[in-house]
Parts: sequence; structure tokens; C-alpha cells
Amino acid sequence: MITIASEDHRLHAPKGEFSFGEFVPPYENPRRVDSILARIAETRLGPVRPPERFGADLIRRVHNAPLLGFLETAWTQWQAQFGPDAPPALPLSWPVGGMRAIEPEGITGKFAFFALDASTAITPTSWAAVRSAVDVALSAQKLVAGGERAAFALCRPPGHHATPDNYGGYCFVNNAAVAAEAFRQAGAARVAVLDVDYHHGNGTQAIFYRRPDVMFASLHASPETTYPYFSGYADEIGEGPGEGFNANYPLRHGTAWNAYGAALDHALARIEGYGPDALVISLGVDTFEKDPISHLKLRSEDYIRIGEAIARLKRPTLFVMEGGYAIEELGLNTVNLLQGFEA
Ligand code: Q9C
Ligand code: ZN
Repeated sequence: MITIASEDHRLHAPKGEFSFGEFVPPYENPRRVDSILARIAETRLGPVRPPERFGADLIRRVHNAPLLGFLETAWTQWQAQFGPDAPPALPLSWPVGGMRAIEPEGITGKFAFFALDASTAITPTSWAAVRSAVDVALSAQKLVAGGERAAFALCRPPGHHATPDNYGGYCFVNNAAVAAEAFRQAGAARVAVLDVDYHHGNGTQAIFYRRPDVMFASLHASPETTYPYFSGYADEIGEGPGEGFNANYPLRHGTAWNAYGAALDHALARIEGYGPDALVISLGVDTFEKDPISHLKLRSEDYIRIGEAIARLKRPTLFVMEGGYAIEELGLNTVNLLQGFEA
């Protein structure tokens, strides 16, 4: 399988994130890509190629102009306010309940307006890294649209929490959604996105919630206990023309292969019935038993089975990297899934 990867992901390397009352080193960091590339080389999964550059058209189909304008200029405005020793660019308050959700004039208010959480810092060069991740996704998508059975977009930063109007959960632009949109433009009538990241893909769900042409199915730890908390319940089935094209499988903390595999089979049967022309996998491996921020119990060999099960759909398949924070085993688990698919 061909992997697309860019060195420019290194341009997004914030000093830290807020986690349980402390400012800690970021779980989402450049070593994640190193771990995956090392395993790709070790297993000879296939060639690793740099991305082509793409314009912003497809990004604009997925995200609204105010968010994109903010992301491009946030650091400059933050530094204009705080000077050369500016603190980490993060919000610490939010417009909840019935407050006036009007985009504020000042930059600190804008962070509160656009961010989902205080875990997703913006640095001077984050936007360049974000754009490179989109280029990675679109370059891999182009391979699949051009006839490859599958390709792996080694995106960083990840994307599935980014909604039309908000960024967060380590995500800025929704790489998988942009790629799904690219498949539509390339002539696929129906596209399915299957999200196996530990966290609910609230962003991807929101982007396609009212659309029948892109189905979204997600297995994730239940929002009753788990970030992003306010999205991911089983009764979220899509709306209007999108009704019936959204499928959530919330799982309890502690879920291991048996229950996970059963939910996966169910999701795959739903996708099979939908009959997509292309499949996008939001590939998170933070379902791993040793993941430092997660509470599912998948083992390294389980990822081979996930890959095998996805392959049985026999669809042109694009894998887009999302989460996974157990750096030591990140490459192993990710490549296990890809090798299971290829077996
Ligand atoms: N500091 C993805 O896996 N909550 N995002 C962090 C620990 C945010 C995860 C809590 C988790 C976001 C792509
Ligand atoms: Zn995740």
C-alpha cells in the first residue's frame, strides 16, 4: 500500500495542552508520525511519497469562512495582543447555554468562540502543518480515485473533531471529510466514512448530518463518559435528507475485542447495504489497551482483524490517520490494521 506523508506536520508542535488541570506535554505530537513511518519501513508496507499541493476549494466546501479566517490569522492576532512572549494560544472560556454566540472582536474571545476545548493549541506555523495534512489526504484520495485499491494518508494533525465552524480535539481541518468530498467530486455517487478512532468523530458527523450522499458510521467510547461528550449517541441517525445515513456505536469503557468486533460487523453491514462507491476510514488506534488517554481494551493483534473486516467490503478505500497516543505501539497497531486489510 502506498503511504502519503509530509515532513511539514512538524510545523505543528505546540508546547502543551491542558489536561486535568495541568499544562502537560501534548499527547498529539510529531513523534507519532515517526513511530508509524518506522513501522512502515520495518514491515515494507510500501512506498512513502510526499503530497502534491492542493488549493482551498474542497476545504471551503467542508468548513465555513469564519473558522478558516480565524485559523489562518489566529496566531498573528494572538501575538499582536500578547507580544513576543505570548502564552500558549488556547481558550479558557466558552459560549454555553443561551449566551450570545456572536464572534467577538478581540482575539481571546475569538478563541473561546471557535475552539471546542483547551487541548488544541495554535502555534505560528500550525496552519502550514494543517494545510499539509489536507494535501496528504487529497493526494492519497487521488491515488484511490485513480484506481488504487487503497492508500494511506498519514495525516497530522488529525481532523475528525473539526466541524464546519469549530476546531478542537487536536483537529483543525477535517481531513477525512475533505477527502470524502473529493471522492464525490471525482464522480462517486455515494461515499461512506467509517470512523474507528476511540473518540466520536463529531466533526465528520456534523459536516454530513443532513446529506444522503455521504454516510457516516462511528465506533467510539460513549459520550456519556468520553470526549467530545455532546455528540456520539446511538439515536443520532441524521436529519432531513440525511436521516438514516448516520450510525453511531457508543461503547462502554473497558470494551475489548468481542463486543468491539460485533459492533464493527454491524457497522460494516450498514455500509454494505448503503453500497458506497468509495470508503474513507478515519483510522484512530487510541482504542488500544495501553493508550494513555483512552479506556477501550483492544490489543495489537485486534487491529489486523479490523483491517481484514474492512477489506471484506471490497471498496476503493482511503485510510486517513486520526488519533492514537501510545507512541511505542502506535506504528505497530496502525500498520497491523493496514496489513490486515492487504492480507
Ligand atoms: N488531555 C483525537 O483522538 N481530550 N483527538 C484530551 C486528555 C481531547 C482526541 C484529554 C481528546 C481529543 C483525534
Ligand atoms: Zn481519538
